Amino acid sequence: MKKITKEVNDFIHRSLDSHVRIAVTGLSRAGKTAYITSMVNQLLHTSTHDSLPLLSAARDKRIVGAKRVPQLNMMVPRFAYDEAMGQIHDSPAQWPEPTRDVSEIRLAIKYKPKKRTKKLLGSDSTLYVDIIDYPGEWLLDLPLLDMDFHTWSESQFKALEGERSQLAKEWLTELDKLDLNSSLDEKKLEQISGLYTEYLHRCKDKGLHWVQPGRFVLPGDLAGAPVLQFFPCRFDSNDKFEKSSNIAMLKARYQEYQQKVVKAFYKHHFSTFDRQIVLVDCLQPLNAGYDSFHDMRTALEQIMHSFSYGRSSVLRRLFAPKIDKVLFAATKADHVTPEQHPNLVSLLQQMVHPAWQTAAFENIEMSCISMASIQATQAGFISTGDNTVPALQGETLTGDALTVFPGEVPSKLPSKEYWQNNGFEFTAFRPMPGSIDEPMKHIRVDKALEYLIGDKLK
Ligand SMILES: Nc1nc2c(ncn2[C@@H]2O[C@H](COP(=O)(O)OP(=O)(O)OP(=O)(O)O)[C@@H](O)[C@H]2O)c(=O)[nH]1
Ligand SMILES: [Mg+2]
Repeated sequence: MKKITKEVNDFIHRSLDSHVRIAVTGLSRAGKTAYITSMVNQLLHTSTHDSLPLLSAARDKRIVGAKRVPQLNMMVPRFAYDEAMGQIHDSPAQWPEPTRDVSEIRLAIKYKPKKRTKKLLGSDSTLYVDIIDYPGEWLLDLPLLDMDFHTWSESQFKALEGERSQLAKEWLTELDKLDLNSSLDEKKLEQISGLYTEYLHRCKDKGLHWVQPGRFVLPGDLAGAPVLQFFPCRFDSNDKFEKSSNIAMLKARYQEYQQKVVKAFYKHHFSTFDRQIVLVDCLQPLNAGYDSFHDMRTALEQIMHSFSYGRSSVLRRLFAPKIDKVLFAATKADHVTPEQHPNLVSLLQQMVHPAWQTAAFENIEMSCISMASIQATQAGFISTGDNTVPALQGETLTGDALTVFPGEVPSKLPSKEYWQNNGFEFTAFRPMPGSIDEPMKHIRVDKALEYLIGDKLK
């Protein structure tokens, strides 16, 4: 009898457990790794600290505790949380390394349910949260799944109209010399794809984000493989080419890249999400210039088409989850003084407008916030004669103590002339020193959590 009761109890408990997969979306350097590290850090500390007042389950003291548990996918490395914490608490403090590969983490959050149905069935429930981390560059490849070689080539040449044509000069010169229909010359294709890759690197150096294929700039273990040796070409989609020609090989490599690299990445990591947080560093394009802002906007819009949005019945969600809530977050808000945060949100709204429209079509819930995952500055005021002005205090990456008013964030995208006359210069700071036993200081990570998982902890 006892055994049966235990089994029934276990069954009830398992059926009370729920699970959520969060898509942490962001271009390279947007702040994904910092956000995941902070989110895990904050949740691991909820039972002992009150660092998440805006997460209602934490504020109501309904979170019993959280811990890391083995992830479901055994084929990918575990998210390097301990390594990131080690770097942040190093002396001097450092930021986690740029991400070079995919990794995953699963958290179990035990909580006291508020819903009467759950309460009646048992005392505690568990919410499992799955998150993956990956290099932002790889995200840029998802739109390639919907484009054949010709369409993709056209989109790349179209983008050459602005400052990119200068950056692409060497690649274009060599491309013009290549006879697409002559017999395959592997050496030549390798050389030209090298020049194309250099062009993509130059775009990144200029603060542009939309670089495709993303793996070309961060190849990982595919470095030097022929599947990364292709480039856009000018040709007519009705043209007929020899089977053993250069263009036939370029097309074949593109298709192989789509199937073996992009599709595999999408299938294993991006096809099933419930919630999405889109992280955007709006300050970087303000530093870099007008083109960078628009480039980032286009890249974000393209990426949003790769996710599936919408509301579906509970049963359907079990088999084919769709994103039903999206949060756009302007990261690194600690780079500006707090009274500038509303402007930062307004700038973010302008930045993500096309992406917002893509998701809004499905009538799902969306919101915009500003946030700092790992606070690097302390906000305060400084006196200048009779005036007090808001200021930030922190340590620069070279270790100098700095007190600054970093300037005003425009609430709307400024015109081109603005950069010629003023420009922006937001300084990078080291993470603030803190104890490894305390949760890291943050700005509104709890608000983000409330939005993403608050309802799942009811
Ligand atoms: N001040 C401040 N800087 C931040 C914060 N989050 C990220 N940064 C800065 O932004 C950089 C990039 O953050 P990451 O979290 O590594 O960005 P990512 O999106 O994982 O980038 P990839 O791995 O390259 O795709 C960090 O090295 C920091 O310099 C924050 O909350 N505050
Ligand atoms: Mg990263």
